[in-house]
Amino acid sequence: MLAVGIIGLPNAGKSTLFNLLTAGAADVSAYPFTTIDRNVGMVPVPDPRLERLRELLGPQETTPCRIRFVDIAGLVEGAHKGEGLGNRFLGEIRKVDVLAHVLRCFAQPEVAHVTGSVDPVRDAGIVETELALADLELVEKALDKRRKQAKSDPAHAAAELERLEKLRRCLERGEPLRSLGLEETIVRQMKALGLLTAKPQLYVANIGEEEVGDPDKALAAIAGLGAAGRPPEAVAISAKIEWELLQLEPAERAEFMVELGIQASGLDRLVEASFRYLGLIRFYTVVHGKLRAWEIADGSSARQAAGSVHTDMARGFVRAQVASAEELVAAGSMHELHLRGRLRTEGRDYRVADGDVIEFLFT
Ligand SMILES: Nc1nc2c(ncn2[C@@H]2O[C@H](COP(=O)(O)OP(=O)(O)O)[C@@H](O)[C@H]2O)c(=O)[nH]1
Ligand SMILES: [Mg+2]
Repeated sequence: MLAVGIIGLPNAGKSTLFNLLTAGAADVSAYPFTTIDRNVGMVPVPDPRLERLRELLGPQETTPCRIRFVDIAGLVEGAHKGEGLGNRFLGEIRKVDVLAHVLRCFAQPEVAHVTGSVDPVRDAGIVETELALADLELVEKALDKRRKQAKSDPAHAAAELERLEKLRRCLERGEPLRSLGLEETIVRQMKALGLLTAKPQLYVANIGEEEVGDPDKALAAIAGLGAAGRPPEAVAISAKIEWELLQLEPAERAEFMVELGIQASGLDRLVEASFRYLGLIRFYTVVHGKLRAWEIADGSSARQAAGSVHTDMARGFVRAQVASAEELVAAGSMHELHLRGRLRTEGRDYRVADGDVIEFLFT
């Protein structure tokens, strides 16, 4: 299950967003959902394709993918030194897969601004500097330890020392470690150390009431936060407005959304952006009358997909019967797909496509 950590300066709107994401799901979803505590919520991934399959197949049970949101409070300047809730804050971030970094883009002077004025690019810099300083400290500690070990085992330590130096140079240039790309040994090292700036991050521009219908303006204002001349991964959401919309009846809500020019809910857009950014796709299984959605890395093989359902299924993998959700909906049933010869037989190396419905055969 994907875990998303919501970070940002105080009063950026993290808790408002968190409430929107979690309560929104409780409200609009047919599935049981849990708020684990005040700051952690598990939400079914919005999935229109799954809904269509559910209507069509009428399964006894339907299980969507889930996503975990964590409202990580307590970042202040000096957090890397343990100030404020510093250490707890950093510990929470280490556990998530992706950071949703909330930037205050709304003015509203009645809400105190920790840095005095609306300047999302500066605010982003403050948060990212704290994360980078925390990483630098970790990398330096690891370097010290390695150097000591190098005295007794120099040959073995050299390569790792070089990798750690590479991480340190990146941080000292003021660049997040995610900018180093995906060289495998480095990624493994960064994961092992729990480095924060190595985590994928997307921005949530929390826009004010006036800009709701024109999110592009806020996104243009933070375009400079991207790397290599490209805009950053970002979505613009008016957390407060959407929260207020949630208090309305669904029909009325839909009407207001159209009126305000909000095309999809914040939850839909944030989940969609996270899946796209992380390269995740979804496939579906129907087993013993139970319909279930699964998330998997794009590029995964049929055998890997089977393994994400059950390790035994990967071990004893024989073949997969595959159709797209669209084909299944068009045919009306798995049986009809069989009859029409539209159920493809695929081997272990078949590359799973987003939206595949898969029957695994295994021994
Ligand atoms: N006007 C306006 N106020 C907002 C918006 N988002 C959050 N707020 C308000 O800003 C204050 C701080 O929000 P909160 O979510 O608690 O911020 P956090 O400290 O980052 O968790 C609250 O009073 C919110 O109602 C917004 O988009 N517009
Ligand atoms: Mg809060």
